[in-house]
Order: sequence, then C-alpha cells, then structure tokens
Amino acid sequence: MTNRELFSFSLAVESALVTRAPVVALESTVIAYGLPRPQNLETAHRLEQIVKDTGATPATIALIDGKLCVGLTEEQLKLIAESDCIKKISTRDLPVAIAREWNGATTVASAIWIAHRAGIQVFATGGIGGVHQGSLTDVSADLPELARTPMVVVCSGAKIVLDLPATREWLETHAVTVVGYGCDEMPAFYSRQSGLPLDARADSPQEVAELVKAQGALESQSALLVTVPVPQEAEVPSDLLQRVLQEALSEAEGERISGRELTPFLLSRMSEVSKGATLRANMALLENNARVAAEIASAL
Ligand code: PSU
Ligand code: MN
Repeated sequence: MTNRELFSFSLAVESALVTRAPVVALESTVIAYGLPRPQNLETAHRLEQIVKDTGATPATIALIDGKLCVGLTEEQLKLIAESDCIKKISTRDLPVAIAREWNGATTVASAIWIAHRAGIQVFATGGIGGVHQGSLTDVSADLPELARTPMVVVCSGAKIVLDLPATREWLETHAVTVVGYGCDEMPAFYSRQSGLPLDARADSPQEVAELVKAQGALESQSALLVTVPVPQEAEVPSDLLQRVLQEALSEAEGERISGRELTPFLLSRMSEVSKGATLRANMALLENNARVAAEIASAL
C-alpha cells in the first residue's frame, strides 16, 4: 500500500476495512463547490446516513492539514462545507496539498486515487467530469483516473455541461466499461436520456457484482462505471434544461471562466436560472447513487 503516514482513517472506516465490511467512498468537491450552502452540508449528512441505512460504512474523502482523510468527523465535514479556505484538489494538486498542509476537497479523480489505495472498492458521486464543450480544450482529470483505477464508480453519467458524445468516446477508447443500472442508454446527469450507448445493462447489485468479479479475474486496471438515471420525479424537463444550459455556457464563455472554476460556475448558474430545479435533481441523484453504491458494496 501507499505510505500509510499520508492517510488518516476514521475509526468507523478503519474497522470496516479490517473486518472487510462494505464501505462506500464519497467525494467532497461536490460538497465544497458543487452545491450551495446550506444544502451542501445537509446533503453530505444525508449521503452518509443513506449509506449507513443500507448497511455499509460511508468514507467521505478530503484533505485536512495535508492528510488524506478517509472518513471525516462531524467537525471536518463542517469545515469542508462551510469554510471559505477549502481548495478544490484534483490528482495533480495532491503533492502540493500534502507538502503545504492544505485543507481541500477532493474531486472524483483525487477521491478515487485515495479510495483505491485505502483499500475501498466502491465509490459514489453525482456526475463525473469529462470533455468540456467550447473552444478551449479542457478534459477533466476524472477521465484518465477512471482509466487507471480499478474501482466501481456509481454516478449518473457525466455532467450535462460537458460534451457528452466526446466523453462517451473517451471512455470507450480507454477501456472503461460503462454499465446502465436499470436503463438502456447512458443517463445524462439531470436528464435520464442521452441517446448514448452503454456496454451492458445490470438490474441488480448482484449483476454488478458479477461484472466486478470478471473484471478482477481479468486483472483489469480501469473502473467499472455504473450509471444510474436521476429519479423520474426529480428529472429536469429537457426544454428547461437546454435553456439554462445554453445560458450558463454562454456566460462562462463571455466571462472567460476556465480551469477549476468552470464546472462549479456552470452548476451554480444553472441552479439559479432554473430556480433550483437543477439543484433538486442534483441532490436527488446523489442520494439515489449513494444508496445503489451501498447495495453494490454489500453484494461484493
Ligand atoms: N458531481 C456533482 N457535482 C459536482 C461534481 C460531481 O454532482 O460538483 C464535481 C466532482 O468532484 C468532479 C468535478 O470530479 O465536479 C469535476 O470538475 P472538473 O471538470 O474541474 O474536473
Ligand atoms: Mn478542467
């Protein structure tokens, strides 16, 4: 294992890992940057509770004083949700964050990097990063990390602000198997439909567990991406979605927002313009994905 001194495990996560009980890793950029206050801390609590109620141990991941924390205390979770000095840490930022003892929230990329090395098999989030739209080439570090991290990653597809066909092609090229959980096309974050193909469909945690077993037997090095559609009642109608998306994208282009600021900017503008409809969808899909991930972790 990677140098243990870099890590700090909560007691609950430590004992679950020792006894090989089911654990679900959760990221923290969605808490610090993906959702507004106070819904962010409420959602973080709810996700942990849903994982527990489904019989698994939640391991929210973040950096505190430069330590790779796997499982947070209430105080640490509050710090990530409420402090103005939390950095967004992707994999490339890990050396700097450790050396300078930063507090930071982890993206999908850095959270799965940490979770895998901590011995966790299953991870849940809302939507993964991917290939961005627009004139500038911007590809989320989530994609290459998925291609080299053998974990089960439960999400609702890639975030709708992205170039979804290009993101789908990237996953295919880099041998990330994309499974639809109870669906026949790849979900599109706030929307249940994308028209994009899946590699397989699974209708139960046991079916996913069989795929994981086969991946393990192959010694595959890439993630199994389990994509779960947003619950029907929380889906954002497509005409509203297209309108708020176009508005957010053109504002970002006009204000020349780029780099790590881009995704948080787009998500928060869409929530404002849609009067909270995208925020409600985001919270609903995060909760649903945490539950599915806990069921899969229990089946493994
Ligand atoms: N899922 C959500 N909301 C989010 C994210 C995921 O529902 O805010 C975060 C994840 O942490 C993901 C990041 O890794 O957005 C992608 O950011 P970027 O495009 O800068 O790599
Ligand atoms: Mn980027």
